[in-house]
Amino acid sequence: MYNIREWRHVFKLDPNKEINDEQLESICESGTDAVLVGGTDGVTLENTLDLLARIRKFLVPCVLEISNLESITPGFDFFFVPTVLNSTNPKWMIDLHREAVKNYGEFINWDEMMVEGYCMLNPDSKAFQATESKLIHDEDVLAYATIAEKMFHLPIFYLEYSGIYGDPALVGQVYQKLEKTVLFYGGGIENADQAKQMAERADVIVVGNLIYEDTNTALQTVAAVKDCKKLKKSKAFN
Ligand code: 1GP
Repeated sequence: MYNIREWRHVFKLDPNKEINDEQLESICESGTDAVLVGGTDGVTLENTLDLLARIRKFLVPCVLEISNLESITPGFDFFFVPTVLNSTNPKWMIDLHREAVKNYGEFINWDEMMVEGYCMLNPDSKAFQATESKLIHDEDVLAYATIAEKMFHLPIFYLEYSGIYGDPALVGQVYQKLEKTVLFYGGGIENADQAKQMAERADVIVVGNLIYEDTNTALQTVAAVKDCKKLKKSKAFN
């Protein structure tokens, strides 16, 4: 079993996007801690299984981040289940989860499943719009982080800026709030410096789009993160 507390860097691959074998090999063999498979639209059982089979040629841990009920399949090392904390529609917080447990509950290995408390922070992103999320203030983000950890005991809190680079100061504040819950940061990382800046403030950084836009630069984010230390946590923030 892998320990996500030791992870620092993951690549997120979208089953609905093209990636050639050479690119995929370089991503899987990059030294990243895991490959997450997930996307917002066009994710089907077929393209998920296709990508899974291609990733499985390599040893890298492979996680299905569940996008919809149709594309759930066994064969991954882990299953990450998003719950969108700032959605206005309970569908994205709890209703899809109820349907999944009703339909597939007996097949779920709970040791392989982790819930991610998502905060959607880029209103222009497909993910924000598809999940009917609402705009929130920084204080709300900090409150959601505390709710995720202290009330719901979620293993993962995910700051999702998908498509834009986030606010390092806010990410740092959230990081200071959390004691046990692992902080994932994702959004707009376009180079090694940005990867390092967020990796100083989050436990795990997620690199997505850059894989498809500039694979070589995406690969450089792995080394940038491995060499970087997280900022010290101060009790004063809690
Ligand atoms: C998307 O958080 C990830 O779910 C990564 O974001 O695609 O902007 O890198 P980018």
